[in-house]
Amino acid sequence: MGNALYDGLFAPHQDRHSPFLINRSGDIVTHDAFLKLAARFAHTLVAQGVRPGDRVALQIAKSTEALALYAACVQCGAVYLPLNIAYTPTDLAYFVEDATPQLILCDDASYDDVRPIAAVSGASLMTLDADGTGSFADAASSAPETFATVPRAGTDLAAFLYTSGTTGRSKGAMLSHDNLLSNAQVLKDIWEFTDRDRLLHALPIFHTHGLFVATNVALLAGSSMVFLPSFDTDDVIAALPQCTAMMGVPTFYTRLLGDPRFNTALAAHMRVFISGSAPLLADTHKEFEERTGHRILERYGMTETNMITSNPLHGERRAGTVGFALPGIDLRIADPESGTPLPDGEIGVVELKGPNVFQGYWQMPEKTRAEFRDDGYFITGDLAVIDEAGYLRIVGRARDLIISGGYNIYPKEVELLLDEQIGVKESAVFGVPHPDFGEAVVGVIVAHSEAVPDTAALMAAISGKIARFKQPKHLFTEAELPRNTMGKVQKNILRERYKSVFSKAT
Ligand code: MCA
Ligand code: AMP
Repeated sequence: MGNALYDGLFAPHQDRHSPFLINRSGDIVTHDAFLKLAARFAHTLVAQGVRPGDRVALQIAKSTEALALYAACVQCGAVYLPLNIAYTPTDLAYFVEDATPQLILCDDASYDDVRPIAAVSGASLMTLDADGTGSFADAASSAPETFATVPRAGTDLAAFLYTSGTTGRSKGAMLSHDNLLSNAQVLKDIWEFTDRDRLLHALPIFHTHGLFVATNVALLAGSSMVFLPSFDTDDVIAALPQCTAMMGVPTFYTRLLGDPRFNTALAAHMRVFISGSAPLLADTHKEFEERTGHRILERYGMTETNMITSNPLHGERRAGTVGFALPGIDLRIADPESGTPLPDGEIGVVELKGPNVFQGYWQMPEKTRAEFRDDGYFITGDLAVIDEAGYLRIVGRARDLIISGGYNIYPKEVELLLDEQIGVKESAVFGVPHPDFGEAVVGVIVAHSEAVPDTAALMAAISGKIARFKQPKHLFTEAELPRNTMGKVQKNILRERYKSVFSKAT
């Protein structure tokens, strides 16, 4: 038994001394330097008591080191558990309690907040900062530059990514070595990534898009990446001329279109622009083509499945669609209630089977079972239709989910928090159109009595308890929530009522 994921992603590069990462400062990290750093990190993990199958949780800024830690975990058989840096200590406490990591890595500034969380769970705690310093880096500095790769089976776990749940409780999606490798191989092939590509990487690396879709594909192909800490229009415009490909959420593309410097010349030598994580408006697709001559390639996926469909690299990329099922994936549109497959042209829920489908939610066998049909199909919760030419068009979500700037927010989590606040009788949280984020979170509260709580005070009370991007950008007060005859809150009415809240926003 070898370690196919490590070998596939990290081992076989023709020229180890070619660039792998080009950082914002212009510093180049070669494949060789990266692998040596990863090997030192793998030794350090083992020295910290990390054994194959143990979780390593990290909440640190995007950096060469954060990525090397991913390679190190794959190499020593640990499970990589990256967490959004926007998560609060309360969120972190939940993830740590649930995942019971052997080691937690945080940056120096959050050490004091994380220390009690680590202490409760008995996890070791070390620091690793974006500039490559910290107690973990210190410990790794004298470690050997080669590490004997730990053998792993394809079904062994490589990563946990937490996804928000309809009930408000996040679930750890368990991804195996095979899940990651099979999907990266398919994407590399259909998008034709090679060692001549340079990918513009401005996504966070704590989610599927930036970590697996972008990084795994680049690694597998031996491509290099311009590795930016976050999306900044100036940085992206400066980096574009040296890149051949870019991946982003729709907000990246609308922001680029909002900048007059972004034109045909700047995109001339680009091979492909790929979009996903949230719906790309057909208007954005059209405007992008008019401005640059490129048709954005839109694809669709989920944390639990990696990528599911893609528009073709060659052939028509249809605006408003997410293309065809990837090779090796068996996709069907089914009746949301019964799971009975529906004919093309009818709207139903997207269900699939394939080597990309995850191993289940960590320690939640019932929740896992509920997401699968008896015949083994995974139920995505996305509503879609297959058009006459076979393209999948996502038309909505069976789940009560908001996608804001590519981040998912389940209203229930925010509503539970609002309902706990003094003076709040009940609340409803929903998404409305936003010019930058696509959708943005808005909340409505109903007060307990005549004494209506001050919405600004309420916002202040919940800040710090929930990640900033999940907090309502506007909070309104209503006398009551609209309900149907079954007593269910009619969010469609609220969405309609508040749909123009951001129409004048910039
Ligand atoms: C930041 N803010 C947001 C968001 N991001 N609010 C709502 N939605 C957001 N996505 C808020 C901050 O809290 C802050 O609020 C203010 O905006 C500015 O924060 P800043 O960090 O400066 O924002 P930014 O740098 O402009 O970031 C916006 C962004 C970023 C570039 C769109 O959110 C981003 O990189 N999103 C990508 C997410 C992603 O990778 N998703 C893939 C998930 P205040 O000023 O009030 O404090 S994987 C997935 O979905 C599946 C599997 C798939 O198919 O890929
Ligand atoms: P996550 O839970 O973060 O993995 O997000 C997965 C969800 O993002 C999917 O279930 C879809 O609802 C949505 N999504 C991803 N890509 C697209 C896309 N290209 N168009 C529309 N929705 C998308």
